[in-house]
Amino acid sequence: MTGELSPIDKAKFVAAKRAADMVEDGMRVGLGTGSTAAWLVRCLGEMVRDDGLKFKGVPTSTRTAELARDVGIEVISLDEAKWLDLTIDGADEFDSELNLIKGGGGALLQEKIVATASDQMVVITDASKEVETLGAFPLPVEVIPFGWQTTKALIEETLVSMDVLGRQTTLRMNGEVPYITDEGNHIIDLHLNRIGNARQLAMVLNQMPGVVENGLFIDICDRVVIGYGDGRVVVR
Ligand code: ABF
Repeated sequence: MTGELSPIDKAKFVAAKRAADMVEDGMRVGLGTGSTAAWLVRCLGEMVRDDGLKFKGVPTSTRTAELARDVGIEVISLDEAKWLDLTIDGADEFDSELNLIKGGGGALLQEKIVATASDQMVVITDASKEVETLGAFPLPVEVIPFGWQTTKALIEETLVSMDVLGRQTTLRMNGEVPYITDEGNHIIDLHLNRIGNARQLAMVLNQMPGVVENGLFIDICDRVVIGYGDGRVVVR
């Protein structure tokens, strides 16, 4: 499954592999999105096939659902599962309190719903995603297409009064056209550099009409599994 991996892929793979071992028979498991989560899904597929692992997976995107089915994982919807034992997902940034920025992959809405409906949320990552203060990675905000320019202007106006360094916002594009999420929404990326009060910003953003969800995951993640290019894994 792995062949010759670059150090970054090796780091993602070993983190995913370690987290895959947390999945036990009978569990309902949220399956994240992104390249690290894709390693997880492949590892779990192998465990289903070779070790007879029996669990049900709730994917956080159409991409992950497709991959999970391809590798032989039994896929169910969140409403079928109702509640999950564990969710394992990637992240774009994490800090020492295990608060996260997610959504670089465009699946933040389902990811947050699934993670919040889980007894435990575990992030799998390489070491480069660790930051002292969140915000160097652009913060994704999912907005409905209706009036998105007005919503964008409202976000910019609000940022002026917040403890952030940058205030530039950009509509995420897919080539020449706006990026469309699995729910048919757009994403506005906030280039903030440093988010002083992530908890407050997350609440303020979600109160704006037009905003569906933001990529700040505060008090949601329980553990981070960090992989390194030399094969080491650290769990926090
Ligand atoms: C998802 O995939 C996202 O929330 C995050 O944006 C991204 C991380 O991607 P990768 O694992 O490819 O770095 O987990």
